[in-house]
Amino acid sequence: MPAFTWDDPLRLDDQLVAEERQIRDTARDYCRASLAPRICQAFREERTDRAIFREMGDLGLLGPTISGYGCAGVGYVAYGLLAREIERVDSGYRSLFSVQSSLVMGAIARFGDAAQKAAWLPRLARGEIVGCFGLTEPEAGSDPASLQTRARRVESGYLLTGSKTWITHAPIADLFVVWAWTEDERLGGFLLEKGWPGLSTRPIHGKIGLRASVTGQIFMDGVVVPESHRLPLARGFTAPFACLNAARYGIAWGVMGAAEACWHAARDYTLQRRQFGRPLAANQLIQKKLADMQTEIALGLQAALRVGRLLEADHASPEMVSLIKRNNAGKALDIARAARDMLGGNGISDEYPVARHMVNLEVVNTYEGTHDIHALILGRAQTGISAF
Ligand code: TGC
Ligand code: FAD
Repeated sequence: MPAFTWDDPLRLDDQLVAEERQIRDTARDYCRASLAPRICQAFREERTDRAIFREMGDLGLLGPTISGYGCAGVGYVAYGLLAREIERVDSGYRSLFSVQSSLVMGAIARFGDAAQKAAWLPRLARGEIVGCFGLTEPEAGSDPASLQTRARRVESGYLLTGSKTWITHAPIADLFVVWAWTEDERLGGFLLEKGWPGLSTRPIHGKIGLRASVTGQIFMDGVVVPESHRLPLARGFTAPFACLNAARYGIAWGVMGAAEACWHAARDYTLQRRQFGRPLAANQLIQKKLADMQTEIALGLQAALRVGRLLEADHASPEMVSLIKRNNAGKALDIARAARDMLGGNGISDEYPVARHMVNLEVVNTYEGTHDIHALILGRAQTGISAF
């Protein structure tokens, strides 16, 4: 009889190549030894530790799918495995990894010229500098086409005016990838540097979730951006969306890591905690919840693996990414809520990770396209009718 491994029920491990397992194990060791001990305090104090960028850079974790420029040049499955290990500790740390790797380095690698790649990618890969990605605005969230930031042509380049909100890393960023309408009514991508006249940021405090990931606003009051800092291949919305496809794909893996952390915590707790003279885990209601968690995680990981292999073969569509981002983030949130309940009063304490994962996953269900926006993308694809 083939063996059944409760924590790898569909034998995901067997479907990975040796290099992928090795990358996963390196990341797991780092996350356990270096990230896990910090997260509780960082979350309490709403603190983003810049040293983490350096540490991830030293391990070659940043921009891992990019070839050259000091990046690892690994496949999309390896990238997903990294996201899963990091988010097993905290979604905020995975945000750090996603924004730096897919949204900032990805934008430059895909849409930048040779000089921009040479200037920025190695430093971003080492974690020496921090990047952010400014698409969302106060009046343009799910509908980024309504953004109001404008890039006006001037002799020395472009004059950028507008504001961005809810931008991960904005208050600590050295490099800002900013999306703005140009005078030909197309969307352009611009690289702004910290300290430029007219460019300022403000942190957004008081977040309930993702507290170890700094978020802020960006203000551009006539910032002069030289031509050398426009991404030449970014013309239209396909550019930011291409970056988002990669980040959303990583989220689909990452949230499964957070869900696994909650599932394992619930299993451990209910095996140890005794009520009515026996372990909680001896009750049918508890075992059903554990079985549901195991099933959804196993299926979510298989779906992420499938899309990862298709991405590697260049056969993945954005709708596939919407399907797994939406499903896995939603299922992870359900799992975190159930785990929180199974830990009873202790589930509320930050000595256990489940409540922190739960509030983080509320955010993950909203950013990079809300749960419902991804439903509308899938609805449009099957009916041919846009409900936006
Ligand atoms: P629509 O007409 O569908 O598309 C406009 C143009 O864009 C192209 N396109 C895509 N290209 C590549 N990948 C995709 N996923 C694409 N989706 C669309 C499309 O082909 C078209 O190209 P062209 O050449 O024909 O002009 O645009 P729409 O205005 O109808 O809107 C579509 C909608 C609602 C799906 C889109 O606006 C959307 O996805 N909204 C959600 C916004 C969002 O995800 N924002 C994320 C901000 S970044 C963030 O949250 C980072 S969190 C960071 C962290 O991890 O901490
Ligand atoms: P809205 O678009 O106002 O949506 C509100 C609600 O209405 C949602 O439930 C939505 O699903 C629903 N809704 C909207 N339109 C429709 C419709 N047509 N039909 C049905 N329902 C609809 N953005 C960046 O650019 N860069 C970042 O780095 C970044 N980081 C973030 C970090 C955090 C912690 C957070 C919270 C957000 C971040 N965002 C970032 C912004 C994020 O992408 C947006 O919050 C998200 O796209 C949703 O936009 P919104 O908040 O304006 O909500």
